[in-house]
Amino acid sequence: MRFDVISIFPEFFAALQLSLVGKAQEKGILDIGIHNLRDFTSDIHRTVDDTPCGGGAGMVMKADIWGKAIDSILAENSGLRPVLAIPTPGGKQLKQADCHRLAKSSQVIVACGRYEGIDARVAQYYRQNSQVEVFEYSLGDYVLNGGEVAAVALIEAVARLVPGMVGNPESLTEESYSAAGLLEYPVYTRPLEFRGLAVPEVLLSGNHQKVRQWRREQALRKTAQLRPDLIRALAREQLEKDDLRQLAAAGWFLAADSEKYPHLQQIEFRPARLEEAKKLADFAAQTFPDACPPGMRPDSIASFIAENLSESCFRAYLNDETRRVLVACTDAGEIAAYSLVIIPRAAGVANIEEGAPVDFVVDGIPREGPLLYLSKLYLGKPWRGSGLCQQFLKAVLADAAAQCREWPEPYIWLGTNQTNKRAQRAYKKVGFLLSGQRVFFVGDESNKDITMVRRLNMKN
Ligand code: 6GU
Repeated sequence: MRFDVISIFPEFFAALQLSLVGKAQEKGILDIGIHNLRDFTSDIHRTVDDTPCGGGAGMVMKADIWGKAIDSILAENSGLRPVLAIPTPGGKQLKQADCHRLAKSSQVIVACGRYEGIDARVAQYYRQNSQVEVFEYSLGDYVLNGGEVAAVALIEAVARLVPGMVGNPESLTEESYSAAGLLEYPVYTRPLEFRGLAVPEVLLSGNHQKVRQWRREQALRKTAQLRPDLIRALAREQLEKDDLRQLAAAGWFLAADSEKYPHLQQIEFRPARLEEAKKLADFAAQTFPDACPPGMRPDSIASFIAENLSESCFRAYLNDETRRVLVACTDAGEIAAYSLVIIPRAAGVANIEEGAPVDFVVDGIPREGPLLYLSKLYLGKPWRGSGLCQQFLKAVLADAAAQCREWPEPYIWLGTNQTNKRAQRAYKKVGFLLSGQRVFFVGDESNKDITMVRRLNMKN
């Protein structure tokens, strides 16, 4: 493979004699030619730039000089279609995939301009002339004074992908932005203690399975923190059960409906807004029937929805200081789940619903504190089994606890249909205990609910 670099600072590229890229040239795997743009001028001042047409600050590099320089390199080209790479902050951001593609070509010509740029007709001309592929690229969203640093970056990133360059090809597949699509996990070596900092114990355990798991977790955590764009791009097939558990804790969920949601979705938990009353009512009308036991009459369900889950009901809930409505919301503003908690006005018995368990004992202590009511918690169908329910429940409980900080020992209770084992399991998992029964009316049909209670201030 061959690189030809054209620059007004040829000395800059002495660095390419070092390290792997330098060695590869010695071994003959890689050829790098450095060309001084000024060698293609014909005036005594060796002028390469001129003032911009249309006015403005700075200088623009002359198309005629660049044309001569590039043509002279192309004239020596042996056959295969070369790439003309032009570093510019206005280009497409260079990705590892671009580097893999460029590593397959036999020649890359890098044209280093200064930052005001090269006359646009240079790229235009070579793009129209199909013997070359023009690739304008940027390193990122910041401005360098010229393309030289970006040229070295490209050469190093591409050269190491050329067969025979990197000693251990396995290290190519494990690294960032490659197959896994995650940032790299942290690495350590001796000494085992550095200024009071120890190497994570699992790495010394000799348990390769555990080490692999830990590294995967670290990579996922770091990526979720720093690069949500990479998380969003992960393919379903890449994700293991453990990955999904961890991503759920970081707020990312995989819906069951892979057609509508091919990728992980970031879901935010927050109080619902007054203007969302209609959306909430639609969502509630959709999800309520699923929570009803089989055999319940449609008209009973319809009358419950009309009386409790209409838009005006939700508007009233949202205007009521004793009620907290939370939503789990996708990036696109879609509701994935909602909850309604009723908070007593004061640390007493006010607002205790019918059927509430009043006398119960938790952890050997009879209840004395105020009693909050988790009146509703519904999940959209695509999100069942995604881990969203557990995370949302935790968020709802934390929010409820935050509403009554000044009360010494608040409790929360709920009722759910006795046949709904799935819901009961979910509540148990976050610390709810069975406390009793109540009768719950849907329309004129009475249902047996079980009730559950939980100390609000317990750690999950
Ligand atoms: Cl490729 N060139 C210049 N001049 N500035 C940059 C860049 C390239 N990438 C980021 N900043």
